[in-house]
Amino acid sequence: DGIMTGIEYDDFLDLGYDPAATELVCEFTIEPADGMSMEAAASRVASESSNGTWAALHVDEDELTDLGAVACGIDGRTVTVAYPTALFEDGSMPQILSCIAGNILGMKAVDSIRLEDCDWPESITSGFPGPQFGPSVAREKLDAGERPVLATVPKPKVGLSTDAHARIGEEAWRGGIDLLKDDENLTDQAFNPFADRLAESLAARDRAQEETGERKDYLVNVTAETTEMLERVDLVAEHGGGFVMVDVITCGWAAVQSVRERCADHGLAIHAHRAMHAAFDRLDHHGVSMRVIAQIARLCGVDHIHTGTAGLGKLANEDTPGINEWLTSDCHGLRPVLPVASGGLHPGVVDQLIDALGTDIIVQAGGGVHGHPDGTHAGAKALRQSVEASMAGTDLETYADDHAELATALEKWGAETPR
Ligand code: RUB
Ligand code: MG
Repeated sequence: DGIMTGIEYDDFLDLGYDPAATELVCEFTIEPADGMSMEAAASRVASESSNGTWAALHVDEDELTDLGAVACGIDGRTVTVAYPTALFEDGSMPQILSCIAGNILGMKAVDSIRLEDCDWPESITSGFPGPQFGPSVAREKLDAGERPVLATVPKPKVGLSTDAHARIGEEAWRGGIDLLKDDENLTDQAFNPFADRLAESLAARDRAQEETGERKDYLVNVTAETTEMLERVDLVAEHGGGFVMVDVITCGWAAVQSVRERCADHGLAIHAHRAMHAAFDRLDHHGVSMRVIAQIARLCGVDHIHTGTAGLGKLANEDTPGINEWLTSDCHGLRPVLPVASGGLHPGVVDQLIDALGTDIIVQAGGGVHGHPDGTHAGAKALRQSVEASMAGTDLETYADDHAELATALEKWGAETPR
């Protein structure tokens, strides 16, 4: 009724087709437009994301290379599409996404469509570097051993002076935190300029390392326009930092690829924050899943990425355990990524978090450290104590009997999940 597909719907549909190992296989959830069959919609998805369009074309067979994708599976609302590798430019994440997450997300042939999962062939992953370090940062750059790495972000997230920011960082490091992290809204504003913050925070880090005898480091937010960002990466290396933080979605994957290359020159690890992900992944029937965003980040070569808190924090999450499992599973020899749990965490939920996600994670808490009734230093100690208790298999309440900072945190927050 008023819907014109142009193409013969089965031009890009072959439900008996078995994808070759070299093909990129994508899984979509689709709601076809009114009056359109699942088969027709699936075929339009394969067509529009490869070499077709809404109209039937008249192309000389001799001039046409065979690059059509194939909708090869339909199971309820789930559609599987296989893409020949030759469709893609080697090593270009923007180009890949322009195909598999491009026009199809807005085309009228579907009411909604969500890219759920990708099965990446070696012919594509080989064009990408993957992480330099991944989970090994816990032992190569820090002294976390087998426990989760602990991070904190000073709050208020913006507005603190450079001095105050560095002082809070030092208190947190001295209390047992491994990594100080900038919040995503803090880059290079007048109240806390990047270069000053970098120098002062790393000086504070050095003092904290000296005092505690543990290696500490700073996830300084270099996010900016790409050329500026690369200069900031160089500056971090000059000042002896070991990590940079990049907000990977707001700055874009092409910029992340450039940062990865520059970080390799300096041996810097990349901490990926994911602000704006919920614009794509929050609705379960439309967009791009966090699982796929995490896959893209691994190919592009970040070392850590935020994947949520398995429902224990303040933000809505999809399947954190499943995403983390993918990030650490085999992917044609790419190094694994260390997942970050963050957003509304506090000492009272750390045992549940470790139960849900294991110990190969970064536990990141802002309010759950600096909101401690006795301040940042006590908050950091409480977080570290809750990790020690969980690692020892001791119940948090019992451990709190002779750990005052943890006791105060539990009194304040209990084991509740915040909003
Ligand atoms: C956490 C925070 C971060 C979250 C984002 O602060 O500011 O931006 O990491 O969430 P707090 P996610 O610990 O005070 O909640 O990790 O889900 O991307
Ligand atoms: Mg934040």
